[in-house]
Amino acid sequence: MPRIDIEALEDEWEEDHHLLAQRRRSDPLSQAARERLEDYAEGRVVAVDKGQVRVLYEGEVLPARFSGAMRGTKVAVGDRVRVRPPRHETDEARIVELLGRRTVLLRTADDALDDERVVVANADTVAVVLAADYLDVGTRFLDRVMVSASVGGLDTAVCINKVDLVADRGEVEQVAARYEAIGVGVWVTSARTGEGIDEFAHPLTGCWTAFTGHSGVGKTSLFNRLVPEAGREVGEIGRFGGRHTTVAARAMRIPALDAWLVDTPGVRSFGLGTLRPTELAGHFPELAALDCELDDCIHEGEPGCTLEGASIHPARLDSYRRLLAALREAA
Ligand SMILES: Nc1nc2c(ncn2[C@@H]2O[C@H](COP(=O)(O)OP(=O)(O)OP(=O)(O)O)[C@@H](O)[C@H]2O)c(=O)[nH]1
Ligand SMILES: [Mg+2]
Ligand SMILES: [Zn+2]
Repeated sequence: MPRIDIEALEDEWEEDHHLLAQRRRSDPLSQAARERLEDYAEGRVVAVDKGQVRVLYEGEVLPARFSGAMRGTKVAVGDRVRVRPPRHETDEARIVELLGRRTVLLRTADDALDDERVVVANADTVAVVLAADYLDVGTRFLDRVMVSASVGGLDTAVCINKVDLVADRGEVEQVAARYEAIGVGVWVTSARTGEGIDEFAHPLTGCWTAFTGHSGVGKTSLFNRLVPEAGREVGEIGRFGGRHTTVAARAMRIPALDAWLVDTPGVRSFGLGTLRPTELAGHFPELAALDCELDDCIHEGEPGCTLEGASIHPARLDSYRRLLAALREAA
């Protein structure tokens, strides 16, 4: 049997692909190059941890590296990629192309910086987890994520967790009503007692859902309730320095629900550095629905502004104004 020189083949392939990548910047790919790439099947990125990528490829999760021409590319959990499978036992799968994103959830470290990072790609929904005993900071965070989700084409769902910790549920109910009034689904859960978990599984069915929220609100605990076999590390106060327990995003399938869940590390802030101040109102559904005279009204007393007579929740309006000020300061 003739010996196939894998290395030589690889080099040839890398060169080829390098040319291809160069062409991509200028003119469309040649037919032959395109066909060559399209020979490779699609995979889905399911974990990214300090440059270590794992892809779901034909039902298997494989570690993968970038092909030479793709070096320096950043992928996120949920990304669709073309994969060249391993060619021999010690070979690793290679990512040869990053495919277009249908949706993207972006955040920046703070509003002034445009060091945007992709939290998740191609997810249908972002589930924002709030702790029932910290609803004030939680809802301000939620209002930010809702803007980013709207920009990136995702739906938002809200999960108010740790409800076992509050004796009086009045505030939980008020917050739920505030968001339901603007078309956002709210679920109330306790990952500790199991309350509300079955109900919360419904909106996840058939979708890719990414969890986000401050550190310690219980994202991973919920994840473990929903995907018991995941056995993800849950934070105990004081362990691991006490703060962020989950260090990398990871997608897991729930076969029973035909769903994918993405657990992500807790974040302190959800910056909107890539947004222009004038675009903000369009991503607050209740403001976008106003019928002001100016199409790009930012609702600061312009002639013909209808904000006065509208019933916008004061906390939402306050969030809008804070965000507007932050984006202006950064611009
Ligand atoms: N009382 C109560 N405690 C909870 C609940 N959910 C989670 N916890 C506890 O809260 C702490 C943090 O939970 P995690 O699931 O690690 O929180 P996380 O959001 O994944 O945190 P990061 O990974 O740091 O972002 C742990 O001690 C959990 O046991 C809940 O519903 N009720
Ligand atoms: Mg976690
Ligand atoms: Zn207006």
